[in-house]
Amino acid sequence: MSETTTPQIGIIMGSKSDLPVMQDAADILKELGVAYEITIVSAHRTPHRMVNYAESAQKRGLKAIIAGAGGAAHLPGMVASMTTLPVIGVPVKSSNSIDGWDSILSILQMPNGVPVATVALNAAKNAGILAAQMVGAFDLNVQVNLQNYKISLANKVKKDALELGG
Ligand code: RP5
Repeated sequence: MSETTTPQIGIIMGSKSDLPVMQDAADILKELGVAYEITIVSAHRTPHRMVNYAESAQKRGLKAIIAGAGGAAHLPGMVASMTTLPVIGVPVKSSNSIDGWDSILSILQMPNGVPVATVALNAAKNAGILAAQMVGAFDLNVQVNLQNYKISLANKVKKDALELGG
């Protein structure tokens, strides 16, 4: 486990309806020993809350932000415009989306100078792993947890292969 309990990663989402997807980021961060905070911040419904969150994130000790949203998913990009912390975007397939392409493209297609590291549709788990890797670059405990996680992935493949006979 990481020694610090000060949140290192901020997980935000545009709506509570995103939580079933975004919970995966929280779960893997917990497994990897990275302290996080999680809340709802809507770019369109609570723009001032979004500005406050983005502008205070670094001062509060966060090292990266995971932002998930669906539809016209402006949250990750707008947050990235207001902080120098890395922002990882999770396109969420919301109920009235056009197969998730609305979410994917509105998070992925950022203009030059304001990057958002975009993971696959609903891939909040990968966002959590990526965020842990950012923390792990400077935190030996987290680095070891990540190495063990990779070993567990490899072991599963070997076990599955053995079950198939080779
Ligand atoms: C986005 O609109 C949210 O991120 C969510 O994915 C989508 C739908 O929100 P609700 O209408 O379910 O609150 O802002």
